[in-house]
Amino acid sequence: MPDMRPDALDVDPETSRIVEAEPYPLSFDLSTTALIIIDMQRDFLEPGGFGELLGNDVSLLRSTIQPTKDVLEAARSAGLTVIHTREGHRPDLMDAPSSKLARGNLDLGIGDEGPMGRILVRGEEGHNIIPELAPLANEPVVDKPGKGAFFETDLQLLLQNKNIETIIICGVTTEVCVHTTVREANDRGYECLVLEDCVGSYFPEFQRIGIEMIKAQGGIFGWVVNSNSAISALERK
Ligand code: TIU
Repeated sequence: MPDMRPDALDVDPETSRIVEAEPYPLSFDLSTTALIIIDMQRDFLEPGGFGELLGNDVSLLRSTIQPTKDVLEAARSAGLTVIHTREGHRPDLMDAPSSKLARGNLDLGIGDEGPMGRILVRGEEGHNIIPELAPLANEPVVDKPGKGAFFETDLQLLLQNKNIETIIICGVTTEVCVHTTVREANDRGYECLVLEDCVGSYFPEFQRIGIEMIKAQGGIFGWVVNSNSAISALERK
C-alpha cells in the first residue's frame, strides 16, 4: 500500500534524503537542494586580505577549507545545484555605502591597494575565491555588495528557477555573512542546513554562539550538522 499522504506523493525515493541534524532530522531532496558557499575569498582567508586588515587571525578560518572541499565534491557528485558568493564592490565603489567605506577608521580599507590588490574590489586577486574551492564553469558565482547574499543580487531568482527549497550553507564568517544570509533565506521560506565545521569565525565564542543561535528554539533559523553527516546523507551511506 503506497503512502498516500499529500507530502508523500512528491517524494522520490531515489533523490530523497534525511540528515540527522540538530535540532531534529531534516528531510530534503537532491533535486531541490542547493549548496551555497559564502565568501570563501582570499580577502577573508589569506594573510594580507581584508580580514587580516580588520585585525583578525585568518588561520582561524582555514580549518573550514578541507571539510568544505569534501562537501563540495559530494554535492557535485550528487548533482546538487552549487552556488558560490563573493563579497565585494565595483571598482568605482559606487555600490558601497559611505558608512561601509568609513567603518573602522582603517589605515587600509575597502578600495585601497593592499598586498592582493584593491581590497574587496571585484576583479582583484584578493576578491577571488581561494584556489582550493575554485568554482566550476557551470557553477554560478554571485557577487554581493552586502553581507547577505540576497541583498541586491539575483540569488533568489537563481534559486526560484531551480525550484530550490533547501540550502546547505558553508562559508565565512559565521556570525557575519553566513548568519545574514541564513536569516534572509529563512524569511524567504528556504530551509537552511548549516555545516558547523564548514563555517568559520575569527572569534571562537561567536562561532559557538552563532551555531547555537541557528538551531535554538526548535531551529529558529534552520538546522545544524557536521560535514561528515551531510556527506553521508548526500551519498546515502
Ligand atoms: N568581517 C567579517 O567577519 N566578515 C565580513 O566582513 N564578511 C563576511 O563575513 N563575508
